[in-house]
Amino acid sequence: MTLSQRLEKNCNKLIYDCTDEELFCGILKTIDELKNEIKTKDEKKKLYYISAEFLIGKLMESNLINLGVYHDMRQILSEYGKDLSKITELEIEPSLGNGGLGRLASCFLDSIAYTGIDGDGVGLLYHCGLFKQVFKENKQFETPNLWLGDNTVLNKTDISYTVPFGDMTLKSRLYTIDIIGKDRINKLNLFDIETVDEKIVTDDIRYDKADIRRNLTLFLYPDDSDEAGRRLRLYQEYFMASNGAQLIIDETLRRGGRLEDLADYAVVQINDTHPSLIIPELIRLLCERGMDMDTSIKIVEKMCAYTNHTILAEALEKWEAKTIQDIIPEIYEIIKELDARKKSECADKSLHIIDDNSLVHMARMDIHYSFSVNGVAALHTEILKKSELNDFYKIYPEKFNNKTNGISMRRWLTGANPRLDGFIEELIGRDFRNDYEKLKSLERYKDDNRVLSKLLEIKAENKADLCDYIKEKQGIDLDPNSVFDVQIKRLHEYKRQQMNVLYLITKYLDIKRGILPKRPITAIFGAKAAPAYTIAKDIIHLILCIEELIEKDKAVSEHLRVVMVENYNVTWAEKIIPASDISEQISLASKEASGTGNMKMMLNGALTLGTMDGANIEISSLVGEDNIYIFGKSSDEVIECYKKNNYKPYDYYEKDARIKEAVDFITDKDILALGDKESLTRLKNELIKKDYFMTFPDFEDYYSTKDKMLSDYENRMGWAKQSLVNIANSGYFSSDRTIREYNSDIWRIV
Ligand code: 26Q
Repeated sequence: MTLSQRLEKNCNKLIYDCTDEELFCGILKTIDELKNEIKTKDEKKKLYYISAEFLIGKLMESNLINLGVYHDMRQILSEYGKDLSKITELEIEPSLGNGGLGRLASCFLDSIAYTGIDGDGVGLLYHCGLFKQVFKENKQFETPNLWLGDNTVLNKTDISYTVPFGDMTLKSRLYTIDIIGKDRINKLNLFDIETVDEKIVTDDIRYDKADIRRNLTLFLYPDDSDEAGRRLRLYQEYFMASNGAQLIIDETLRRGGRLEDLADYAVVQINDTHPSLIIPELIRLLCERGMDMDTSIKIVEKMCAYTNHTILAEALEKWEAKTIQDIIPEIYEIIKELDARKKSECADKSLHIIDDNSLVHMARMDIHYSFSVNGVAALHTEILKKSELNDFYKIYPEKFNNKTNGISMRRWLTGANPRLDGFIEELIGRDFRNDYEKLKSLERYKDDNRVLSKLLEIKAENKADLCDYIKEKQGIDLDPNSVFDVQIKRLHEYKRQQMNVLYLITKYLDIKRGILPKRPITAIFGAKAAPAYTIAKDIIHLILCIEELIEKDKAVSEHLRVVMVENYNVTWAEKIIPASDISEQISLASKEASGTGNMKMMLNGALTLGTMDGANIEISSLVGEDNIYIFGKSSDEVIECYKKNNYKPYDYYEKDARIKEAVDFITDKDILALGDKESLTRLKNELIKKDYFMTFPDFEDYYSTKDKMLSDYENRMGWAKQSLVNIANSGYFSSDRTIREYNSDIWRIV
């Protein structure tokens, strides 16, 4: 049966007569059928990628791509005047993640399945996931995102485990989502409890944080600014770890493995420290089944590998010993034992799992009891080895390794940017999809004006599409001929959205003075701030106030627009990234572990404006310094500056007229007329008095480098050439490459 006949049969109607909703159901059924034709082979050893987040995005399009029928499906539908993108748009985006770490986990699941590795994800089924962001009075508000509805991708299983807490036991229920590869189907295993009750949540996301039976799997990262929130988070983490561990043991036994050989059957990749309790939990379960403590520890050490995603000390997870003892007493005893063993071996206190203040350091437990510790970009791993985790590196040098992050090229090129994907195929054939390093051969078109013009044309079409989408979603009219300057990522001071805003204020003031940019600029932001992160919310407030100020000022808005998209998520990213000209990657050097948005925008032909941080460094060495715009202090300088502890933002504020003018404008009467005095004043004071992430010292360089970029943009062919070099060198960042490296160095699954 041809694909077209199959679709028609599954729609029960002529394609021509179907509504988009009917086609959506027909395509789902078709995917199911094609999926069932794939015979998945179990290997002896299996990978479990355990993570608190899986920011999977809509799945229909990537399922079609991985099944190899995406292009045909688009073609068939277009013959009947139907648009596949309009149909896939109908899917509701799952809300199971927050940012880079969760999106990385999802790109990894895609590549694990696609490259044919037997490996599943393990996580939690959050009913509301991350909050939905709503803007009112230029501020962020959080509302529950009840994304589950009558969900089309979740399968309920009859698998259920008992999870023992100190004060109660909870029964879980396993749901799965199929992760479709080329010739195998893996699973994303998501655990839930049946007593969870969405009705206890108010519209502004308040609920009884102590009512664990009813709230356990409601939210990702419940607000932990109070004790009840922190306790709930620990309940969640253990629930995830225990279910994961029970699943691993169960599946191993089902495959005919013996517990003594567990490490030959399962490898666990621990995605940051949120799932770390799987280490003591596996040990507990092995002991419960009659194994002695020494042997269980040896087995678990051989099974677990830990990925670190952050260097920010404040983001490293620590738990009060008494909280652990109270909520999961059996696990506490095991952690104490694990700690005692290391204390007897190492005098150095920085290596102790439980410190003198009775805080349990999760990363330290991971490093001691895993066989592999990896960072996520070259610089990040070096910093871990040289400074943050140097004490560990000295005793376990063999455990440390780097795995530079990657992105799913299928989602971020084929799915998000079919125009560019198709054009690349025209130029170099389709083989690059088996090995994205082959994109390199595009470089031979560096001086081919026809190719360069076509790249500009594709970008222009993507920008026009984004303008339509923003108009439809937010009612804003944008100029597709302006430069699209994009910063999309979680809101965090170290990522320095505030520095971008200071630049925009400077531009605004210049325009007011009659100094006009050669071409209009559209600054696009997408970011959610953690609900309890006050300064991050203040920064959003400032961005939205400036957006409104400019929107109301016709004389300025012809030259400069600021748009912050509401509820930034994967779906937004898929629209914005193909339309981006400038990719803002401006974190304070040494603070961004890797970044992955930088890779996505590079792949889509944007040029990076960035610091020497995270994977920007690898981008820079791949494309060469002529094809990237680097500014700011180096990580060594920054680390030195923190050591000396002598940075005084006030000095910059006083001495640099441009900085002073921009910072003062935060509380200018025109802004105060649109915003909240308390919030804006707090932000201004934070910058002048603290500026912990050192925006001022990098500001002048940022300003001039960005201006240089804008002037280079006017040389359209020159820009297109730089863009081509970026696309051609982005193949290294395919997550297929990253996964192959994880497999050959860490997992070793055939
Ligand atoms: C910390 C303490 C207590 C509870 C939660 C947390 C917490 C929650 C989420 C800590 C960190 C996160 C998320 C981290 C994250 O997304 N990191 C990003 O990971 C990407 C993938 O490796 C990198 O590209 C980014 O550089 C990194 O910021």
